[in-house]
Amino acid sequence: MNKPEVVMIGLGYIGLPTAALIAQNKTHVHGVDINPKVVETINAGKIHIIEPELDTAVANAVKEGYLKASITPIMASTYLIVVPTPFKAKNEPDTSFVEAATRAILPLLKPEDLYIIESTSPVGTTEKMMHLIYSERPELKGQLHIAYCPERVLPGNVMYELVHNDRVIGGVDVKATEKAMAFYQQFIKGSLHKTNARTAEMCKLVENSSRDVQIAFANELSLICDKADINVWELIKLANKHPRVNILQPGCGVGGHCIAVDPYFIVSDYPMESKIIGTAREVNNYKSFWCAEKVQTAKLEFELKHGRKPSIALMGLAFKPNIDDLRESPAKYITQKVLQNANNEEYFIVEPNITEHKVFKITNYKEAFEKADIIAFLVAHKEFKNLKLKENKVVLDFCGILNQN
Ligand code: SAJ
Repeated sequence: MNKPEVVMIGLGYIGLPTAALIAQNKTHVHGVDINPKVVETINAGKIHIIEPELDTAVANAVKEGYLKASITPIMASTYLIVVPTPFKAKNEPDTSFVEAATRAILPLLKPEDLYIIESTSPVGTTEKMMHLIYSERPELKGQLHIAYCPERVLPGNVMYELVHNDRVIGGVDVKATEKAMAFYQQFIKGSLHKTNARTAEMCKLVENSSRDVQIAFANELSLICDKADINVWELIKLANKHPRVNILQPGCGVGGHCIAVDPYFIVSDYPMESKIIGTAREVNNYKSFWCAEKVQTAKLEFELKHGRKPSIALMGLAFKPNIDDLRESPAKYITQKVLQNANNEEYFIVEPNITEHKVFKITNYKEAFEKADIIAFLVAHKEFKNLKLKENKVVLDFCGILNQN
């Protein structure tokens, strides 16, 4: 392989599309992932995740020789850290993957190299990694360009948003910011906004917290409307006719590896100040619990009315519509909770975007819909929109699929 200009550490939902995009720009990318299966799949020109247009981008990049994957990094001039930052018990952020990735490239670093973290990180992480690098490689002090640039892409629309979204870029000093700006300018059409590393880190956390708070408002409305016997979907549509109101949609909770996680990075560091952010997390988590309780109640009511156990279809496992990603999924949580209370009822677990699951037996959505007495719509997948409802079914619509235009 030609000498890589970029080493990308982490070939997941963000790292792989970014690697493919950079490679499309005829820049040699050496992608690194700890999972040998992922490495093998990518080197065969294939992908291990579902994301529109990613398959052709990776296939072309590998075929043309601009993208190669490996389990170990090699020397380059730019290093991108795009690894997960989950949270530990007590909702504290876990930056151990960022640290491990940094340690993996430590011996390879040389003067003038660009080191960028894209992983969502608690404020101060970039400076912390800088201190780590310079304490292990003191001869490089002040000679590297260290910056933070959060990704902002929406799963399902990654290939478009990677190119067209604006980016916020913050270096640990002005020169690092400029170097990182020049790097992203090569393949991003959106505007690039300069700041410092701490502000860029906080900006990412605030974007997702803001959305979480707004969704919590919609979810809270759904609980109020359920008691008040008001159709929340109609209510929101009407309220949004006001020129300065824009309420989001309630659902069965907030999932994914970003919005359901990132607000905790603020709450854990600033617990006294982040009241609304913390409460929004509680409201959105409670909404999932509430949905599971609703299914339980529907089961008991059915049995009382019909004198037999119902069969139940749980429609959707993914964390949002039309993707195969089950991480932090409220639908999965509800399914687990409902199954914990199972008492000889028949269950159909549905997820049109996956064929098998190690815990759940997956049933075809049409078959489940035909056979079940109680249908609980957990995720508004496109497949479900054309199902013709029948009067003899009990329908629990947690994601507004029946109210979409
Ligand atoms: N959801 C609702 N109601 C809504 C909108 C979303 O209940 O009106 C739920 C979804 O069903 C899902 C969760 O919220 O469970 C999150 O979905 P999402 O589509 O809002 O966001 P993500 O997690 O797929 O992507 C977010 C995006 N952030 C923002 O919109 C501020 C994306 O731009 C980020 O790049 C991504 O997080 C990330 O990686 O941080």
